[in-house]
Amino acid sequence: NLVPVPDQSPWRVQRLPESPSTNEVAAEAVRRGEPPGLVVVTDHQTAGRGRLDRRWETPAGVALTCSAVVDPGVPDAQWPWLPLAVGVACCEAVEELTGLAPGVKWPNDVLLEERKLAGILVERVLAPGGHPLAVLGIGVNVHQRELPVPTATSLALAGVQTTVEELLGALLARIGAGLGAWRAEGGPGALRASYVRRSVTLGRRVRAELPGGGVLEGRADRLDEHGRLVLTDDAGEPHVVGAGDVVHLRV
Ligand code: BT5
Repeated sequence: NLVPVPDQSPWRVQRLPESPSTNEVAAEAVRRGEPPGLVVVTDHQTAGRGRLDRRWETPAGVALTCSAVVDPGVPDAQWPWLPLAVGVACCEAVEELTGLAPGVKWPNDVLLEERKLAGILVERVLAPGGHPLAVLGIGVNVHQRELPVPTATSLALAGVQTTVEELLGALLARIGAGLGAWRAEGGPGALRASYVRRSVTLGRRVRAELPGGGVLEGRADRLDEHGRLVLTDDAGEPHVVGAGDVVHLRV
């Protein structure tokens, strides 16, 4: 008895041949009242944004460039875990499709052998009623043979093949499952465990470059309850790092 299955997917994918920044398009849609579930994908992003006004660069047709709008459905105090959750979802999707096991560099860079495979930019945007939604921006290097910076890599350079469409499908499924488990548990416990398992930062000696210009050096020991990195300096003093860039140092 074959019964037609209604489309259960919570996602509505909108594909644009070209877009300045998918995060910007998604944020504008949210401000106009678009409900969660919108996913903006583009083949050619012309003004991709990183954190702190940095640029995310991809030539046309070679990468996954998307922004998914979600209502996280978790207390505000747990929002800082969102970018970490997207990093884990991205690792899981790549592993499912290619067998490669990427790691996460704190907070949410996805790395293959210490090189950046994917970047994530999560932004909080208010819907017209004042309810906050999250725009999850993700860029994954898929087919590139040349990259804008020497610290980057792509799936093609790692010797595996997949399509942008397959990767998007797996990524959205993993994001949905991760958020569902998080809400069902009522906290980020399972997410923390997955993140720690994927982390290539914890246990390492690192230099943290803070947004205000300060620098801290020490051992990356653990995450606190908000997903912030706790470093122990050479004098044994702990420091909590909530934002910034981490450089892995040789031991
Ligand atoms: C990020 O910033 O890694 C977040 C990137 C998010 C991009 C997605 S694409 C879809 C959505 N729409 C947007 O406009 N953005 C999001 P950050 O950690 O600040 O890293 C930026 C730095 O990564 C740059 O300064 C370069 O050094 C490097 N970079 C630029 N393009 C890269 C690439 N394709 N692959 C690897 N590294 C890159």
